[in-house]
Amino acid sequence: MITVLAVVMGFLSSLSSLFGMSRKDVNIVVVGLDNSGKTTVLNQLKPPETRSQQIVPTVGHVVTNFTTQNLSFHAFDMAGQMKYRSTWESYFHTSQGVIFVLDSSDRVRIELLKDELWMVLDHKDVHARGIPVIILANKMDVPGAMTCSDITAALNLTLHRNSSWSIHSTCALTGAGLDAAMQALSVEITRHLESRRS
Ligand SMILES: Nc1nc2c(ncn2[C@@H]2O[C@H](COP(=O)(O)OP(=O)(O)O)[C@@H](O)[C@H]2O)c(=O)[nH]1
Ligand SMILES: [Mg+2]
Repeated sequence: MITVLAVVMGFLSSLSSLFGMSRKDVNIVVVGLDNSGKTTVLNQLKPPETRSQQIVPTVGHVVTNFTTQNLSFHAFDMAGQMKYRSTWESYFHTSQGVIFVLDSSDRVRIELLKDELWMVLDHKDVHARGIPVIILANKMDVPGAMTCSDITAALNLTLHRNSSWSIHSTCALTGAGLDAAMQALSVEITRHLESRRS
């Protein structure tokens, strides 16, 4: 019985590979200022049984794996404190996408946020390669948090028409908005990979 099951599973797996249905492996890098919610976002994306109960500040980077319908992600969760920010860029050239997490309730650091986000959008290994940048306007549950359009205006994002970015409101504590954002990331990464193949 077990042998029959193994043969059937093997056959289905070969069929899915044959028709391109197996998940493709991709690397993404998750950046943003410290305390924006990067590690909490990634924790929400993991299968429930593997989630951590306690989130501790990230030192260096931590790799988290999760899947969407067609992609298998290896996400590099980068530390956001100033002394670590210069290390972000060394991960761009091996990544197929970037998630930039920001704290929508943090109006005090908006100028610093603008500098860091533009550094990412303008970076040659992001901009010239055309890899997608998904901006998560996180902590949308905090009263008075800025909306996506407030943030787009405050950061002058519309001036960046050429690069492939989109912004999505999220609450990493409940997972609200994350599915839609990850779907958008999957679509953009798949489109980018296909455009390079053709
Ligand atoms: N209210 C609220 N708090 C959040 C949200 N996401 C993360 N946090 C909290 O923000 C703090 C920093 O989160 P963490 O994931 O460590 O941020 P990181 O430094 O960017 O990795 C923690 O206390 C989280 O519980 C959110 O969507 N809403
Ligand atoms: Mg962290």
